Amino acid sequence: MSKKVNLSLDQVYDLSFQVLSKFGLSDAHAGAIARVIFAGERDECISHGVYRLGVLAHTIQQNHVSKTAEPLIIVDETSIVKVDAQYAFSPLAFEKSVEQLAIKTKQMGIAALQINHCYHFSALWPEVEAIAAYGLVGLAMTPSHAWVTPAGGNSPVLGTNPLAFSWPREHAENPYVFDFATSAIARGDLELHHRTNTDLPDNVAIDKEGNITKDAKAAMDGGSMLTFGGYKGSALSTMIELMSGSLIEDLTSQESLKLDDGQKCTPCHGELLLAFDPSKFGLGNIAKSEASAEQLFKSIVGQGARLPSQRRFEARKRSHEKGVFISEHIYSEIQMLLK
Ligand code: NDP
Ligand code: PYC
Repeated sequence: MSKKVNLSLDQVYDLSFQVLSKFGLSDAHAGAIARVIFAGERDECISHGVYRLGVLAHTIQQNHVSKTAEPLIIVDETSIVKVDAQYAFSPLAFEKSVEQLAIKTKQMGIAALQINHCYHFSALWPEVEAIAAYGLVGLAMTPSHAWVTPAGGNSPVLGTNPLAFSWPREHAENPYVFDFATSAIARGDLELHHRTNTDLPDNVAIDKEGNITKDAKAAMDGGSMLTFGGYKGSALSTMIELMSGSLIEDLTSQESLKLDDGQKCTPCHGELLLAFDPSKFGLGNIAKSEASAEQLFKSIVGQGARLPSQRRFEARKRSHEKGVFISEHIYSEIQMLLK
């Protein structure tokens, strides 16, 4: 068991902000990203917490990402809010436009937020949770880099392509939220296995000969990752390429990896978010819709199964009380970034 460093949540935010500022990001970008990293670490989503700072610093150093660009938001008569992130990181683009998405959704019943030209590294649950906070149902998806071989194929084409969903629950402490990579393991987790030299779970990656491997290095050096759920995950992942790549005229995971040209930066592409207003769907009886959803959740937890995000919400409470525990190794790497 590696040693851990205990930090308060304020320290996590401050540390993240300091690193990002030191690497030249504007206060607006450093703040938006630090909030996302803070949320990841707080909810014990280690692959998308402070570990990301090293990858972000590396990406900034390659001089492609804009450190200061303000997102350009277009709101017109359609139900699609369009944001051009101008090749900066995505969190500020989302923060600045989510309210417009909520307004449009409440006007039209259903609306979309299309973010183009962003460097994307973050987990999607903070975004769908933000949509649920407006009392709306949310769905979010984004491509990544082509690290994942489609089911039945032999070379990587798809990204790790996360899909996140939220359902607001007026009478519960938290919304119903799930957020997962459509690859059998997230790239961040694969990288963490590589760093700690620990075995991968079964059936998540193949080596360069196409054999299933538990060796993260073999998966990264000429091998690739697999989709979850075989051909079903492969189809979902392809849908995400189409919806948040082709449809919004932004890069697919293949194109993002090509643009990267071996520099190992955070992927650069777009993101699509959809929001639905429950009060505008159905037949006019929102209480019936809410009761039906609550009955469903009760039937799931009533038999001992857990809802997705339950672990995260419990971690959140714990972190507010006790702070977070970061591996000494990752902590010292962050300290090096500040030198
Ligand atoms: P996990 O497999 O850790 O979790 C997926 C979801 O399933 C979570 O909502 C989780 O809730 C839930 N879950 C886990 N175990 C159970 C269980 N036993 N019963 C019910 N629900 C369960 O996520 P991934 O590793 O696939 O993804 C991690 C993160 O990586 C995501 O947040 C994703 O957005 C991010 N990512 C980002 C990418 C990008 O390009 N920006 C690319 C790929 C991934 P809980 O958290 O409570 O366990
Ligand atoms: O964990 O797969 C991942 C990932 C890709 C981009 C950001 N996170």
